[in-house]
Amino acid sequence: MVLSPDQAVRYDVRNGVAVLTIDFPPVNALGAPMREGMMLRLEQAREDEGVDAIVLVGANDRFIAGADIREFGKEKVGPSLESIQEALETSVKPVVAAIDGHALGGGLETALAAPFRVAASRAKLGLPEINLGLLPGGGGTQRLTRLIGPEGALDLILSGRHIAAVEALRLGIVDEVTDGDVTEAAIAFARAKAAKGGPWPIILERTDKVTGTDPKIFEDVRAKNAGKWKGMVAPFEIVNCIEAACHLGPVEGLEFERAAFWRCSDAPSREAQVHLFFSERAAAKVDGTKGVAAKPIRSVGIVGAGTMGSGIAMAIANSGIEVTLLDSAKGALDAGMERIAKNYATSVARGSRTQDAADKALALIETTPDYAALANADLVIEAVFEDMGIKHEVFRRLDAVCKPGAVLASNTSALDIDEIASATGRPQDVIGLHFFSPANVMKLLEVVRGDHASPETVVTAMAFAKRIGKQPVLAGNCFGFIGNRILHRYGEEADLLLMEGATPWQIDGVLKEFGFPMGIYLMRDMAGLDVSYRVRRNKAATGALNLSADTYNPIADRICENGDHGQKTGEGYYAYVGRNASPRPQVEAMLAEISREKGIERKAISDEEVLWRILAAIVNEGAKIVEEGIAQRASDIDVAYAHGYGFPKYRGGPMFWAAQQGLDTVLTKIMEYQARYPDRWQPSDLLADRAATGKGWEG
Ligand code: 3H9
Repeated sequence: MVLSPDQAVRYDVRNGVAVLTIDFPPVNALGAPMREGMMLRLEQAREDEGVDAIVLVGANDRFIAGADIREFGKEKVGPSLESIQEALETSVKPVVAAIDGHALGGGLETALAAPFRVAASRAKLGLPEINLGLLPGGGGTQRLTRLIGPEGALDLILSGRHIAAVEALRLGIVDEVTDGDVTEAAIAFARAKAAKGGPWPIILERTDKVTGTDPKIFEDVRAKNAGKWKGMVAPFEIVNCIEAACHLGPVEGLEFERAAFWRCSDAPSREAQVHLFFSERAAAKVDGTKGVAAKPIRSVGIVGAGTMGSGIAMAIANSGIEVTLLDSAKGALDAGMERIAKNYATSVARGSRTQDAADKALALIETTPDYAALANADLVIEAVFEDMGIKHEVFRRLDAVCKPGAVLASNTSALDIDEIASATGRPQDVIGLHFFSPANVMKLLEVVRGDHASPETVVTAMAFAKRIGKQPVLAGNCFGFIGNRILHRYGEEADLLLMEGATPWQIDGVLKEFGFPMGIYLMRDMAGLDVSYRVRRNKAATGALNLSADTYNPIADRICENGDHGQKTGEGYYAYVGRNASPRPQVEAMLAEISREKGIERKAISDEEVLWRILAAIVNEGAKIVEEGIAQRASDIDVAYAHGYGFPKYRGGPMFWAAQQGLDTVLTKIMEYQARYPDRWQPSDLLADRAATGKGWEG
């Protein structure tokens, strides 16, 4: 629906105060009609003789979610945010921003141009532009720094975090917080200010929080984060802008910020991160389920109090949902609760959680050894050992005690969800919820849909994931689902590169240079080599893996058979002193021996080939996953890899990366590899089709 400016911002007068209500669904973003409406209504309020003050509020309990991201990269029409801010800043009548819901990005920047701000206690405020590869370009770096000082501004803008109204009050970002109706509170506030008379405060004119700032704080922040920010543009520009706010005048400061904003906007990372923003929202949607309602989830049972089960319990309790943690071994239950309490104590000590919030979350977790205690749970998540026999036993018991319609979920990362569901008489209620470790931290949640899961079960699982702050991605039932299936494939390719002449540290270095937080071999060492060793032995026993195939690299097996299990035993692919890893010459010697045994002449492999073969393996497998209907869309692969597998967010995900290279270029590379390794490389039909149309993944 296209809204006219006077619909996008409504006008009414209450008790001598003009109330400007922004109503621009879905989130009151600063789109062109809304900006026009604001200008129109500010002018109307200025001219209205019956009005002494102005309140700016958002309809449906939402303030403003920021600039309209859909307008990025398009030609701007209508008035600028700057002209609205100027009208707010120079208004003869006092203006109060009444903040409920979210005041984010350009939304908070609008409020900062008003002389006063009143917030509902449940409101959230923030400048999250960094997550889109941008900086707050509506004066945010200049006004926030002048309002709360450079340290506070660095923290808020670089983290992009959404802060609660009480924290905003403590920092001085808002003037008042109310538990009641925010519009009424803002009207009363505005009337009191109008009665007292101006002049009204202008943040840009303040210098008290920036005078005498030590330049070292900026140097320190740049030095501390240089590694983490490698390849990114926005974080460095943000630090420069905040520094500029400390020594430039308001006009020069705003100009400095504007130029920096455009540099970020023109960088490829902006397009990549905006792609990820919309892909995240798309990933939460299930095709073909329009009108299917999610069941309410008020209480959750968890079976298994190990590391995974206790992490899941925390993730859920943190969202205010009751949890019953079950383990039949009393020792495991006690250890699980101890782990949970210790984790909360660490977050309180680190300052990332208040004692009160930790106490409230802990109080929501009950323990039990008895399945009968799960009788009323709306959802039960099994997190026991990855063994089909044990899973069957758990699901049989759940089937016997759980109420009809309860969702029964398995946290399996590899097992067949249909086979798990077959242990119950209600496969329509069974689903996979694949959390990533540590479950209370990692954002990705793979929702695995078996053949029999009802649309209601799927929709409920997706809504539940969002409710507990996770990023859901829907996957079909296959070995490794989306994430681990791709990981397995690119691991194979990396192992092949090792036999041809590369080293683990070369491959890890290339991946790190590309932007992954760590390479695959460091990751394997961290996870422990013994678990995957056992999995491979089991697969070999069933014939699913041929240990003597030409392309099979036994390096991991040999390291493990030496008694080296990775970081936990001090040696794996690397040698460890604490967490510091260094290359092991023994591993290089083992690789030389393996290459000899396989009749492969080792040679130097360029970093470029290493990168291309690994990324092409990811993309080709990703395309097969979409082609088979395991993922709903190519962008879901991007979301899964950015949130669960360390793919650099500023590159938008592997499928986006491939589209940027040109799908035909990626296909040509894959065909080149196919000619060399026909049994390893078969180009995906979908990739071949999309490369031919030249229209990207969506065809
Ligand atoms: C900025 O402000 C730059 C300035 O500094 C410079 C100015 C010069 N625009 O997330 P949801 C859509 S940069 C357009 O599922 P929730 C979203 O795509 C901006 N559309 O809801 C979805 O559409 P659909 C800084 C937007 O309740 C629908 O709204 N601001 C925007 O879970 C619902 O979204 C941000 O980065 C937007 N700004 O969460 C805030 N935002 O239904 C970005 C959302 O078709 N937004 N949509 O899929 C958010 O963080 C969340 O959306 C919010 C609501 C917390 C507000």
